[in-house]
Amino acid sequence: MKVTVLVGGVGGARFLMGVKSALGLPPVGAGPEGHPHSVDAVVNVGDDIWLHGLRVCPDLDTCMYTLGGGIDTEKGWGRSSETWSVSEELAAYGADPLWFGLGDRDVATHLVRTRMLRAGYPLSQVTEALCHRWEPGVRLLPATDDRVETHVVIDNPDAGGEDAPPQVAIHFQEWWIRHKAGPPAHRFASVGADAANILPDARSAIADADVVLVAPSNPVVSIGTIIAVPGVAQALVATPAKIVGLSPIVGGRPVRGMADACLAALGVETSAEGVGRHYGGRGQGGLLDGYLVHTGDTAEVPGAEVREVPLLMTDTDATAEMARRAFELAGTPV
Ligand code: GDP
Ligand code: FO1
Ligand code: CA
Repeated sequence: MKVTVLVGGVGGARFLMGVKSALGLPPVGAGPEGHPHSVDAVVNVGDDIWLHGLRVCPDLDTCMYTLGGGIDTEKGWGRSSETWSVSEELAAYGADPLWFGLGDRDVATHLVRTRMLRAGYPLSQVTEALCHRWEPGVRLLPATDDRVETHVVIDNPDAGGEDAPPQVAIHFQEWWIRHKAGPPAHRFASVGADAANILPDARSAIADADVVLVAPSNPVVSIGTIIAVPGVAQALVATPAKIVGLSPIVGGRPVRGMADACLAALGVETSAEGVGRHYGGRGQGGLLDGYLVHTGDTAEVPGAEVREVPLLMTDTDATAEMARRAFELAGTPV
């Protein structure tokens, strides 16, 4: 069976471990040659950022490190056994930005990536090359090779001056990490999306899949940004595969992170139903054929079949069970 999953960072990466496990693949590392099942992940690139002359791709790296056994399991992002000499030295120079932590081991990934990008390789090929080391056992496909970055429109903290605009747009990472998603977001802009194109391999991964899953990732800045890449929505509409989503909202709250601050900007209620209706049922022109919500949560999503199942990724077995329930709902049980 060919499984394609739309993913962001931590939530997406952990879900992919469960998908692999449900398919009889090792959650971490490559599977055996000739295994009957395969997994392709279409990964958000909206969080990507140039810092200190380096290209940093947090969601791709989170998936790569998690599935390759190199992740800091506590933080959920960055490398295990990390040290911070580079960041400390940059801070000693007062080299902006000081709010983004670049670990020493992680920097090596960005150096290799940046060197390859500068040599003319597209991000997808760079990712494939990095994955030769990590062997995530999943094809990690950036949604696009083009530069698409999420920016957040907030009130101008320096408003009041004569020519100061009332609002400014800052990079998503600055809003998320530096400001902890505090300043209310008026809207999110996918800068570069207008001129971007879906990665051809991502288009065929969606078109040729037996089932498409929407991970319990951030619905706005992970899944929303993937779908904002021209060609992705069209591929999802056209695929003969069933599309099943999983709620990242449990009991009216994100399980981790600040997705509520993102949903508020869109006027979407922070609830399983709010996210489900935001995606919409495929029977009514939306995304989903099926939608899983956590036990005890309820959701009515016109045009999609909703089931209640445990949705906490406490360990790989629990996460694999989530994936199995998604496969069942899609009519493609394993
Ligand atoms: P990010 O890019 O690192 O923010 O990660 P994602 O976008 O892939 O996923 C973030 C979302 O994962 C958050 O909104 C969380 O609510 C959700 N999430 C994290 N852990 C769990 C879990 O155990 N169960 C569910 N249902 N959602 C989770
Ligand atoms: N998240 C933080 O909260 N603080 C950091 O300093 C930070 C650095 C960082 C470096 C590399 C990387 O791949 C991820 C990193 N993250 C950091 C996580 C990441 O920025 C966000 O959690 C996601 O992009 C939000 O979806
Ligand atoms: Ca992310």
